Amino acid sequence: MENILAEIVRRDPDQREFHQAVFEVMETVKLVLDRNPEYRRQAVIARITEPERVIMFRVPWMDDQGQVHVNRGFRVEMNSAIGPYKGGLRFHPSVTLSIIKFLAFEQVFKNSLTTLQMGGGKGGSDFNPKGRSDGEVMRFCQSFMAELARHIGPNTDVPAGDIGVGAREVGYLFGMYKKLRNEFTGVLTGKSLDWGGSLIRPEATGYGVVYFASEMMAHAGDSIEGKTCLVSGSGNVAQYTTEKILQMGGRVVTLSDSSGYIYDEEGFDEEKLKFIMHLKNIKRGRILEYCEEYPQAVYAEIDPGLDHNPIWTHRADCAMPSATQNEIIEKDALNLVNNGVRLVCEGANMPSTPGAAQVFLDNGVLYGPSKAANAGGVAVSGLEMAQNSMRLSWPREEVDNRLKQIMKSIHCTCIDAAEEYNMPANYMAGANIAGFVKVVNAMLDQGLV
Ligand code: NDP
Ligand code: 2IT
Repeated sequence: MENILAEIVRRDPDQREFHQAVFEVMETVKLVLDRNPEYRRQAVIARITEPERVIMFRVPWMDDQGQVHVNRGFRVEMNSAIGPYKGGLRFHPSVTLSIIKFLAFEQVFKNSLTTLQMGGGKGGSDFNPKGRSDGEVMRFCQSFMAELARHIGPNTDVPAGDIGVGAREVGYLFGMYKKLRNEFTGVLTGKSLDWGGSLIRPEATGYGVVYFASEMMAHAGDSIEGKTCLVSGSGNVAQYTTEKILQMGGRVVTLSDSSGYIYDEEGFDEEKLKFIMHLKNIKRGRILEYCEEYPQAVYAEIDPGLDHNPIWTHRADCAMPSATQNEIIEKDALNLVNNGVRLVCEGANMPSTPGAAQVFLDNGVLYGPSKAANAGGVAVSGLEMAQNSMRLSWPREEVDNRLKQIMKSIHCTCIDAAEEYNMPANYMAGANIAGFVKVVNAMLDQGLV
């Protein structure tokens, strides 16, 4: 194992996020290899950490002033042992091959946990949609899809949204795919309702996080009701996490964006959340503007030079990080523990550094890792694919019930796998082991391909 990990670092020394994701999984699946010597002979670690295919391409586009820009596009097709590649697209200036590979790697295990037949992939670009007009975003999406279209398909690889990619971008991407292929198929998920989208898909990741958190609480003899929660981010995942916490009788007191965060001691309510959704989704404004409407709330800038993130210094029972990777470092985790946090359930992908995750485990915090806790989004994407194949749409309640069932089942799977390997209530170990075993067995069934 040590040799394989060293080889991964040697081959791609600058892919820090990818190394981080791989090391975390390998730490726990060592035990599985010890029980299954055949896995070593079959070199399953080397196979599962090497993408089946990496696609990188030039994305040229023209801004409203006639200036040409060139961005880089990515699609990492990580593993198709249990189904077509499935995973979102991220448009953000921080996107690199390392980021997309870590996300694709995580997606393999997450999708395996959903109970549905989906392999893992991820893509995106270092394009920054912030401040760009609809026309600029459309031209960028069309150029991106002009290349991506040849690599994807409803039975091959099905992208969706992630940071910077929502309904607007999925619309432009789908339109270009349809024109190029002359085909109306479920090649993307997260579509609008009128042309093949699923009810509950916009809500699914956030709702799923809270369904998972509430399963974890119930397992420990408690509930979300009456609990004070810190939520970070203010995008798709943060918004619907907040909505579901409120519906379950909890209180949310923080939200953030990449510039700063708001703290509203009274907690958000339905009306305030509506304001935030309009601010972020329609006006595409900044979270700071919340304080102009609700002056009792305080805004603080997030200073990148600071050795901790101040959003995690407030007294609370639960934390649902929902912005981005590595937003909780070890010091933040200690702050959370010292301020009474009992549950951390991850909406973002890999928001806790390995040191932070260890602090949670050492201090008996109920820790729901992203690949289990935020799997509701891709799970409902899987349900969208199923509805598209049947050319039917299920009612809201049916999709929501299926989502609840899936989150319950992921919870049980994690608990059972953790117990089987003598790490009771360690959801991180449970998610890694259960996700891994299913994919590896499928790979072995299908031979050396
Ligand atoms: P959105 O683009 O809707 O929102 C992203 C939010 O996170 C914004 O508030 C954004 O602030 C903030 N953010 C982004 N990058 C950074 C950064 N580098 N530092 C601080 N804040 C940042 O994305 P989503 O809500 O869809 O995604 C949030 C997280 O959830 C990501 O980790 C994503 O991978 C994960 N996720 C998403 C799923 C989905 O279905 N959408 C499914 C599963 C996981 P700003 O406006 O300033 O950019
Ligand atoms: O990280 C994720 O699981 C997503 N961004 C959703 C992927 C999807 O295919 O719906």
